[in-house]
Amino acid sequence: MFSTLLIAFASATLALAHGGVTSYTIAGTNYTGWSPYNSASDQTSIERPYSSFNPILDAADPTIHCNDAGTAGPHQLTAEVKAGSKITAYWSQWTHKEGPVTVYMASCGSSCSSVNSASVSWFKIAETGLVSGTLGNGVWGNTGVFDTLKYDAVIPAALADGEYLIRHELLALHQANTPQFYPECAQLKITGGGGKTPSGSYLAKLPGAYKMSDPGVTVDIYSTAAQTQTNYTVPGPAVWTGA
Ligand SMILES: *[C@@H]1O[C@H](CO)[C@@H](O)[C@H](O)[C@H]1NC(C)=O
Ligand SMILES: *[C@@H]1O[C@H](CO)[C@@H](O)[C@H](O)[C@H]1NC(C)=O
Ligand SMILES: [Cu+2]
Repeated sequence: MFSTLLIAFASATLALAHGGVTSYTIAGTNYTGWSPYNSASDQTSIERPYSSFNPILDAADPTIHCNDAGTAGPHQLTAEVKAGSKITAYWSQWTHKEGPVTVYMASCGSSCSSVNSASVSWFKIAETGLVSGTLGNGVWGNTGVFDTLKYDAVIPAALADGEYLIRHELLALHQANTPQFYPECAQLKITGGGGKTPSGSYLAKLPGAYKMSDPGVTVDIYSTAAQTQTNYTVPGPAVWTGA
């Protein structure tokens, strides 16, 4: 009994730190997100299921695409939205100020629900890395999420119609040389788009888009050099705007 309580307390404490996307607003409509600590079978959401608020610690982790095995939920929804719409992701909690925010999309073809997120090709639609200051003492994309618990992006107006996964990732750099990845995905059906798709140099697999040896992935923000260094390279391919 005592040890059961202790375990319950320990996992509640873990859940209190870290974070994950818990809802969205797209073109003014609110969408409930996935709740990793509630029963999966009862949930109806545009967000793909994910397992916990805990970080993924390896860029090559097989779950780094959508923070789980990659399949749709039992009652998976897809949000139908116009290309060019603003999408705001919300986090119910977030505890780290250092590191970049990135948003990726991936085409599923005609339907996402049968598609495993390990199999698709991702392109980046938004990123916020080091906004100002130094690696050691700067304002980051994650600082904004820490302060506001949200991140705004725009679905490229040029994008071709079809079903897509959208993936928000917070990369936390507060532990020296130990990156923490926090990715979550949702399903979108894009309409009213501009018919364009990103070319090969913008596309990457996950895992694969970045490696532990990338300069923006394994970083010691407490090193002497980091206290004066003002450049930071956000991992992954260049942002595709459709322009
Ligand atoms: C949508 O969610 C936002 C953020 O939680 C909230 O401020 C807003 O009132 C909600 N809008 C509606 C129509 O529920
Ligand atoms: C900053 O620039 C230096 C020199 O070009 C490079 O070696 C280093 O990897 C960069 N750091 C980051 C975090 O991008
Ligand atoms: Cu954390």
